[in-house]
Amino acid sequence: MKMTFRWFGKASDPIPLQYVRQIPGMTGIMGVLDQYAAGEVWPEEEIKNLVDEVHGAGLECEVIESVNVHEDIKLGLPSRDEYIANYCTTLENLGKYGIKVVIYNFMPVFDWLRTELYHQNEDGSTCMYYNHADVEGMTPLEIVQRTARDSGGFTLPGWEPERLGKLAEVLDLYKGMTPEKLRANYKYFLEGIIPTCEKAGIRMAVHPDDPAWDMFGIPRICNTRDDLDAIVRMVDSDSNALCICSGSLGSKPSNDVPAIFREFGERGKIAAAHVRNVKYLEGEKHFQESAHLSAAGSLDMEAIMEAIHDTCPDVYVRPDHGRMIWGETGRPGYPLYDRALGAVYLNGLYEAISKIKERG
Ligand SMILES: [Mn+2]
Repeated sequence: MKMTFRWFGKASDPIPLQYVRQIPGMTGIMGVLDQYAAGEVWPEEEIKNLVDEVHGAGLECEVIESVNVHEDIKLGLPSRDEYIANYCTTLENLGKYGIKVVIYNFMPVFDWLRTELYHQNEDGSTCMYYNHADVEGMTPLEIVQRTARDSGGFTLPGWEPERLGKLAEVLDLYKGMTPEKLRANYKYFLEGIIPTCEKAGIRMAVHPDDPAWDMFGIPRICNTRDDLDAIVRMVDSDSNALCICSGSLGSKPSNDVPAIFREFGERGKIAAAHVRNVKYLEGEKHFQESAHLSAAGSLDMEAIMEAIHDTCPDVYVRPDHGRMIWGETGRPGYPLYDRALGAVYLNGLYEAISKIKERG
């Protein structure tokens, strides 16, 4: 297992790389160039600068997140071919600088979604929180505006203003979209990019829908075990793989997260993993992000780490999100302290599992 940390780049991440390196057991980052909108080519020079900078701090840079898929590809519009060609150029450029895994998602219009970014806990910490009852009382535009307002000036991944500026227009294009059509468009995209990935030595790792259900009547097709199975079957290639996110899949209590890790690990389909805990609250579709510790939330973190240990021990893992603790301020979900605690806890579980199994 390679423990990594999401880092947004010097210009937009308040956490210095040196601090990331000081976290025990940290081997590298999962990086991003967030200055490019979906559909734009990531230039070689900028990729090189990022990789050099990360290497300069003594960390690895083998995983990139959020090479966002243009909405026209998800919609299956004629312009998709041009955007797929651009996506392939970005993949070729990433491959030249040692990138091995690209994490992306195929969520229509909205990326991850929460109804509160700084939900107050009784211990004084804050966390990201979701209550579907609140979403039902809001229009898509209201939730976008509230998320932008509450994010403290940070651009949140997937919520880039240029992407959401044409919200009404994009929502209109999705009228009549079905899961079957969306799957067909997804398959077309994979068929367009996987040959390039194979040549470039890159594994695509799709991140599940977060939360794990349809939003505003638009279908989502990556939030159950069967969805993941359908995706890996669309194109049979080692480069067509998964990023299993325990918190995203875990937002739906019927998903058996440790079993999903074990099955797709055994099938060789997990290229990356986000490992964090969620806590189910009263009623349906109501949860908060919790500390990583099993006892703090609803997921069995030991069972998840054991599945990783047993089935995909070489996978890139990150602690995903964290709470705001100890007075820290910064990008919602991406603090230093609580993610560092999460990384160390997950490494501790992994060490214990390894040693107990070695002893037999
Ligand atoms: Mn995640």
